[in-house]
Amino acid sequence: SEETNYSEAVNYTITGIEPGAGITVTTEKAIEEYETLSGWELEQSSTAAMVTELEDAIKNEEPIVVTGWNPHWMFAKFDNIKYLEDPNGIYGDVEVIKSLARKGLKEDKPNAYKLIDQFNWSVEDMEGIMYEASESGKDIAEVAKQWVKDNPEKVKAWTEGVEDVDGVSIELVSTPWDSERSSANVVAEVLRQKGFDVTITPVDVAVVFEAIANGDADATLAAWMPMTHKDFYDEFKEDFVDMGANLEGAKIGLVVPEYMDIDSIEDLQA
Ligand code: PBE
Repeated sequence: SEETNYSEAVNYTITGIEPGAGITVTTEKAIEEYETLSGWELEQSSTAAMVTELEDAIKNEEPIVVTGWNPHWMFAKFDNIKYLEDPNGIYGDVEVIKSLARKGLKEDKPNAYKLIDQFNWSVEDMEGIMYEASESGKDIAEVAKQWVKDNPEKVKAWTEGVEDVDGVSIELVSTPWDSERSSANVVAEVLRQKGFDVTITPVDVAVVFEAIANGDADATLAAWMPMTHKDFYDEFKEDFVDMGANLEGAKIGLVVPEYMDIDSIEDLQA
């Protein structure tokens, strides 16, 4: 069948991203759970390499299966890609991105806590920054700074009741993807406007959770739940404060070009 051809054509390989990503862990689970993925391999490299391979495949109308997610500009840039259905629910349905604080932050730095707790935006906001940075070649930090200037209403809501401080230091830990570089840089800019001295430290997912749980960092805006970072979250959940979602409507899964005539992970062949 055609499905067999696709699976052979991609050499039973899913084109993945960095080894430390939540979606990498989740995809290893999917390979274990789906009979149709038995014998498949997840090729781990980098997000940039995955996007390049996807772009090349689309140019040549060749089949490819990648680990994909939203918010990301891949869905704006390539308007002909789709998620494969996931009837076993390994990747979940809808993800949210949560803010987590170290225990004691609320007492030690109440104004920073309040601002981070009030930070909340949309998939479109985040993707707008990511897409503009990727199209213009500008750094995310620069685009984020401009976004803060252009969105005074949102900034006003996040800073409501937040008093100015004089050089209180705040360390945000973040994962290295553009999505979290966007949120971290936006919130850092707003914190700086209120007088905070902000550091953003990019680390692996595991270290994000560990640093907050140990109190080595103050907060993160980068926890994808309920599926993407579940293992890390569960390991440390007694030792941090969950401040709730800062973004709703995120998603992860296996993504293919639309010209591949399949709909579901179950349409692949072992
Ligand atoms: N991602 C983007 C990350 C979180 C943000 C989906 C690639 C992951 O841990 O899988």
